[in-house]
Amino acid sequence: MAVPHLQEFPSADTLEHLFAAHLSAVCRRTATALEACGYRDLLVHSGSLRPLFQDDRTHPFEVNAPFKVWTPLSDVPDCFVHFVPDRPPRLLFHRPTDYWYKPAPLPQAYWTDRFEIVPCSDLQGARAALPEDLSHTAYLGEDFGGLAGWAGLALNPPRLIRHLDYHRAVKTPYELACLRAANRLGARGHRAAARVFTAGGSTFDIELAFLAACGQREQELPYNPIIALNENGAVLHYQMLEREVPPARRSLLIDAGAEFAGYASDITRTYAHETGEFADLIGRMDTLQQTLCAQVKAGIDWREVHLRAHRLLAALLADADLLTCSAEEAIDSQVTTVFLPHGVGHLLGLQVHDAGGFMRAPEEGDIERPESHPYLRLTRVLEPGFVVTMEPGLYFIDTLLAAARADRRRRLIRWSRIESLRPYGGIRIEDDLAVTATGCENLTREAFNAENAP
Ligand SMILES: [Mn+2]
Repeated sequence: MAVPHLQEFPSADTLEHLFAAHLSAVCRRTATALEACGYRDLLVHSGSLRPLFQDDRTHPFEVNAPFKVWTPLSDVPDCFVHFVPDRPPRLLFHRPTDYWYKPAPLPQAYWTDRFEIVPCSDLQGARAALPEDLSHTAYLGEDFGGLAGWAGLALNPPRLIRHLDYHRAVKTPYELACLRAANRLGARGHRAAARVFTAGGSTFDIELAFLAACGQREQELPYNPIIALNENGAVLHYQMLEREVPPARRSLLIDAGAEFAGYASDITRTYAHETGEFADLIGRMDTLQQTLCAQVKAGIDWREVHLRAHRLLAALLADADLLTCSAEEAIDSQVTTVFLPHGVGHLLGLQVHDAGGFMRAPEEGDIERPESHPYLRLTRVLEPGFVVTMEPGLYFIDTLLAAARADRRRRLIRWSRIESLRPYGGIRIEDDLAVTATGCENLTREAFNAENAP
């Protein structure tokens, strides 16, 4: 059971209290969704262990997100949550008879009293613990071998999934506490990573320092850290880990988060090794990011936040002498998308890119992205309880610069400035924000401040 550093974060008593209310909310919204879609009960699978091709080993286990909304149990495959409205949920807990691996012990934690826990030695045992008639049961999960024999189940009904995902965007107080704790762990990792960068470590050394400070192994993190030195910062999802240190140390872009009880933080920081034009640009981007954060509150259309980020970036580029045109012309000619080719943020929670970002309503289709912004992952109007990332960027990406150089944007960009900044890669500054009626709580800045405190 991976709930790291529990003693330093919300106490077990606090979590027990918060979890009880969280589970009640999940039961309520699930009951409503089941009724709306014509099902009697819900069965959710934790996930399967997947074998490697022609091998007796398996891929690392990744729990299904719809299972994690019920329980923080994240490391036991072939468990099920079975929920019948107006009854306490049951956890069918997979406990095989095995002498090769240690079967997971029956969980005993702040959440377990809320479940009827039924140990099952295998999938047949789990099936026997369920009602005979599954013809009004919705099932969420993958098609593990043998599921075909569980006659009657409705497999991953899209309408039901839309109902559940739509409401998952609003976090309960328990989920907010977990996301705060995930940010504390992530901030701790970031501080350690920055120290190793300053001391001259490789990206491999930086990742090890991040993991050690978070107290998590790589497969426990919500996503693989992006750790890029110098020009590699221009690769948005840079995935290499070099053991060698490059001859020149100019910049570090690190996008890395930790997990707490199944909830993710998603944090990016960019550092310059020395003062100068790149350090100056980082300072400007930090101001821009904070300006955007200050405008986040319930009722704001996230598409407008994204477009506003582009307007602020155009002004920044003009002010920093990266353009030969005005900020207005840069917007009109789509020059800013050369430097910022991703969405300004997304929903965050059980998944790092959380589900439900586009829905107008469960039964009403999706909200379109703004024209020419194909990578935005959130188009909804913000509500209290949403948790979103705010992650404007400014990158010097060869392929996008080459495309701009080959079209009408060639005359709008000051190429001599681009050449001098290209070796630094790029900048991204990303915080996690909990939306309230009047503003937002910056979970990440508060976590960095808390980690700074003596
Ligand atoms: Mn992100």
